[in-house]
Amino acid sequence: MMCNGDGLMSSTVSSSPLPAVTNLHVDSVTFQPSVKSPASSNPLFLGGAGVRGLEIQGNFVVFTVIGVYLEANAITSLSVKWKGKTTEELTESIPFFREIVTGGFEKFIKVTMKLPLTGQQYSEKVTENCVAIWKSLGIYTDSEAKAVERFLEIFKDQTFPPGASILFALSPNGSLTIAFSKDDDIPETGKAVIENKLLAEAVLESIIGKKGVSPGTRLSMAERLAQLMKENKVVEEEACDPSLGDKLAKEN
Ligand code: HCC
Repeated sequence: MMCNGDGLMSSTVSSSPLPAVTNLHVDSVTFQPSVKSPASSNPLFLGGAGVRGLEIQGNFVVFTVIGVYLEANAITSLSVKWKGKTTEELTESIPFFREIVTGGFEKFIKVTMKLPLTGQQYSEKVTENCVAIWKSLGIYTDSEAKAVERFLEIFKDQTFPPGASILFALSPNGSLTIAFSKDDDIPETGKAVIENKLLAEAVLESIIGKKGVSPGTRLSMAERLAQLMKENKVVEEEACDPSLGDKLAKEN
C-alpha cells in the first residue's frame, strides 16, 4: 500500500496484502491458509473449503474435498457490491458466486481424493457439468467442445488414489492451468494449460455456482469472505492523511 501526494491510496490491485486467514480441516483433509499458484507464482489465500459427495443408497458418500483459493485483491473487488452482507445473504446469492467465478483476480482450486477415482471418471463428471452450465446460459460453441476434448485427453491416463489432488489455476486472462499431485505438495508448474475462459470459469462454477456440487464450499466461502470484507477497513487511508485521523477522532 502506497500513498501519493494527494494522500490517497495508490495501491495497485496486485499489491493488496494477502489476508491472514486460518487453515481449514474438512473430513480429515487440511487446507493450508495460503498457497503459491503453479500458474503465476502468486500467493493466494484460502477462501473456503467443503466436501463433494453423492447420495448412494441412502448414504452420503464423500468422494472429494475441495478448497478454493483467491488472489488478495478479490476482497477489495468483491467489497464494492457485497461488503456488509451477512453469511446467509452471501450463501444464497447466485450473483455473489457468479462474481467470484468471473472476477478479475486469480483463483485456484484444490480437489483432494477421499476415494480412488480415475481421470476418466473425474473428467467426465466435471465436463458434463460444464456443458450443462453452458447450455443453460446458451454459450456452448465449437471452441468449448474443443476445450472439453483437451480436458478429457489430459485426464485420460491419470489415476487418483486417496490423498492425491487435482489442481486448477484460473488466470484473470482466461487460461486454465491443470496440475496433479500425489501428496500435499503443489507443483511449481502445471502439467497443461487450456486457453478457454469459459471452461476455466465453468470448472469453478460447477463447484460453487447455482447447481454446484459442493454447497459446503459455498457456505464456507460466504462465511470467510463476509468476515474478510468486514475487516477490510480503510486504515490505510487514515495512514496516508494524518489530518483524517483527527477528523475521525472529533466525530467520535
Ligand atoms: C465437478 C464435478 C465433480 C467433481 C468436481 C467438480 C468431483 C467429482 C467427484 O470437483 C466424482 C465422484 C464420483 C464419480 C466421479 C467423480 O469432485 O464417479 O464439476
